[in-house]
Amino acid sequence: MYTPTPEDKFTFGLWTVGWQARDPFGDATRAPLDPVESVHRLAELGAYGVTFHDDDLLAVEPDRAKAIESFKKALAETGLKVPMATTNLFTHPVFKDGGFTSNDRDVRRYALRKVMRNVDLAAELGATTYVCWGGREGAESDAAKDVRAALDRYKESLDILCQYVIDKGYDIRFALEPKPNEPRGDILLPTIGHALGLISMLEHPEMVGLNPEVGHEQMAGLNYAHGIAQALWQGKLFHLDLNGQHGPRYDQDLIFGHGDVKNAFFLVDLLENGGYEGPRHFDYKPLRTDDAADVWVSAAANMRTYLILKEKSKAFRADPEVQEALAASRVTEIAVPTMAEGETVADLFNDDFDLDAAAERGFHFTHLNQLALEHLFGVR
Ligand code: GLT
Ligand code: MN
Ligand code: MN
Ligand code: MN
Repeated sequence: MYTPTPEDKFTFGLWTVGWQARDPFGDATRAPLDPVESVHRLAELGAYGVTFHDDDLLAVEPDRAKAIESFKKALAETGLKVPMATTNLFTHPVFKDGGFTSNDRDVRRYALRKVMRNVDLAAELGATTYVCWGGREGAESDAAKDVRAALDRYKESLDILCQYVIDKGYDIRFALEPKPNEPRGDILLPTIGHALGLISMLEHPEMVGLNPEVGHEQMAGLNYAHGIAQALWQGKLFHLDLNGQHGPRYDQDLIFGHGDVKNAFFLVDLLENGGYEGPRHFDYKPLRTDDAADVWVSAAANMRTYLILKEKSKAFRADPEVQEALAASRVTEIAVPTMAEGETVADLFNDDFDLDAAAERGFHFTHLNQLALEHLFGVR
């Protein structure tokens, strides 16, 4: 029980376990990690796959061809898949004002070339999702960025990349990852809603969806499970980044469930029952205080926590008292259309409606919420 297998579809970014724990105030506390070792370790722990930035592959081997060759060999030896890949458009100083939306046109053209080069590798490795996290697309001063023109350039870049994928015949869709701030003071596409809005303006909106991250929505003070529900509803949940966060503060990238555990519970409940079939992808950072061996304890903790919450969700749904409470709270009634088929507006006026009685009826949500918590606490 709670032992992950590839069927669970757990995936990890190479940059997660490989994070050397450099932060704005301190140097690295861990040595660079060979992606080959990460692939083997994650496979031993029961993961399904790995994801990567172009630059992650070069952690210990600067020669790109050689690095790709040993990465491919490790994948073949372990059977790990690469469902997603992405580009690093944030570390190099050239991206200090962004990639797709840098005020510097030469930089924007270089950014596009950098993405295309890695899209080729992503396609070769069988990835079907290509993430774009625009961490540097933003500003610290409102005078510094013409936001409307920057959105024109964001759209232009995504249109060019979609056309590139079409022309090459790749089976790849793009997934935008929103974040409100950090490393920029204000980042463009700060939330799920903003990103959905931009997608509707693209040449190929069907090729672009979302990769929402738990912590990023919570940094904006938002309910991640609600955001994921809307992304699912709009057919835009192409991929997701699971981790933990304690409210609006710096991006913590904690282990999944080690932040807002209640929202994590309702998220797993939604993913398991809401028709999401994609990878359960972890984008977390092993604590800076953890040593090289602890890194693998933290990787395992993400998967185990997910499986525990999945079990809790099952028990919650199967509990007869919960089913009664759901009915008493009329949770299922929201699925009934407000007007029946064939009804006209005139029918609305024929309701035998007792205003006072309806106003008096309670919804009993407290009891339902307490039952959920008691399942989570493990006392039911
Ligand atoms: C970076 C960021 C993550 C993104 C990664 C994809 S890179 O680590 O903090 O949230 O998902 O580019
Ligand atoms: Mn086209
Ligand atoms: Mn992320
Ligand atoms: Mn994050």
